[in-house]
Amino acid sequence: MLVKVSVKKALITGVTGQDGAYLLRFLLEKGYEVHGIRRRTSTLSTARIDDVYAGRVCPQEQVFMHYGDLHDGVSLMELVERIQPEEIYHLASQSHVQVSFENPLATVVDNVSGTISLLEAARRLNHRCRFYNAASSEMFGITPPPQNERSPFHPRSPYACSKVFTFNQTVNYREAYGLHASNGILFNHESPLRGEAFVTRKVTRAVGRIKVGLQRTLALGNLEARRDWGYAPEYVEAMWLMLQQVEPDDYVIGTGEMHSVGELCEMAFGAVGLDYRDYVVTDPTLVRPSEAHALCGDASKAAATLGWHPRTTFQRLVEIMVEADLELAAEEKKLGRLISSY
Ligand code: G4F
Repeated sequence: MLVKVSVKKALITGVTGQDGAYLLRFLLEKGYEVHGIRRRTSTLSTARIDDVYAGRVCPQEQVFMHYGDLHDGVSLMELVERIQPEEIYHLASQSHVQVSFENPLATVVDNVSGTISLLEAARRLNHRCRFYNAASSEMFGITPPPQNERSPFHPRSPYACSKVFTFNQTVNYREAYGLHASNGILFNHESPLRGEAFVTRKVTRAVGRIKVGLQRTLALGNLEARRDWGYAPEYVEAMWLMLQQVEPDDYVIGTGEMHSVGELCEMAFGAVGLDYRDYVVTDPTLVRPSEAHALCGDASKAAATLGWHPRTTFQRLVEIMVEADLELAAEEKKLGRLISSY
């Protein structure tokens, strides 16, 4: 007699982004049936998950993709109702801080309305669904480091303001309705899958291209800003751990180590034997109107409760990214054209 084993179902918004791609693989390895929501765009946006999607990583009946948009609450709610996931990981957002100064309304509307729609949808599943909200270290803004769950928020961008709203809304659904809803306050987390507009990847892409002779200089904004940069695959594990706890809660996830953008450049260029001062120029148009100057996560609560610890050092992270982007640059040189990555 065939016994049908019931598998857990998870829904990921933002599945085509860096974190979505790592979380998708992580959950598939754990045996989940995974549903991903992606936005319809005229150019393909699935490069990070094409191997999964094409059935190379897992059986095709274990992964399902749906079209959805953060401002289309009706379809988001309809999707959740249809899929009936046990876990929702809400990762999608307009996540670029500088862009949020240029498009403040779109950033806030998308980030806020998507979160409310999904919380509402989760609530209607009557406690059968747990909810993860991707909050952000940007919420701390100019609160001095190290920052932990008790540090006050002082957001410094439309993006950060929108994340403070989603954080509070998630707490409110927990308190008002008893929803198992948790906030992950993740500090910067990077990898070769990071989008090229974020500073780590912008630097490592430039290092690769400069090394093989495809680029001459790199324009950056504020070199003094300091961040706590960790390795993204480890951070998606923390998201999952939060939803496995008996009680929902909010957790800071970071390495506890802080480096400046200048130090990042020094290390990345140094990894291929170059001095960044020969290549990096500063461009005032890349400096933000207001900045979170120094962010460094104290993740001791996550260590004590979730058993989560960062494993990859900043130096190793930079090496991983430089190695990957050197390979990509060598490929570009061979092809005689630039490859648009993510
Ligand atoms: O790489 P960034 O753009 O990341 P940022 O602003 O810290 O935010 C990222 O991490 C947050 C925490 O996880 C997320 F919530 C958010 O969605 C995003 O993923 O910039 C890092 C620092 C900033 O201080 C910025 O001013 O690098 C500085 N910077 C200097 N020159 C630059 C540049 N940033 C970018 N993107 N591009 C530059 O040319």
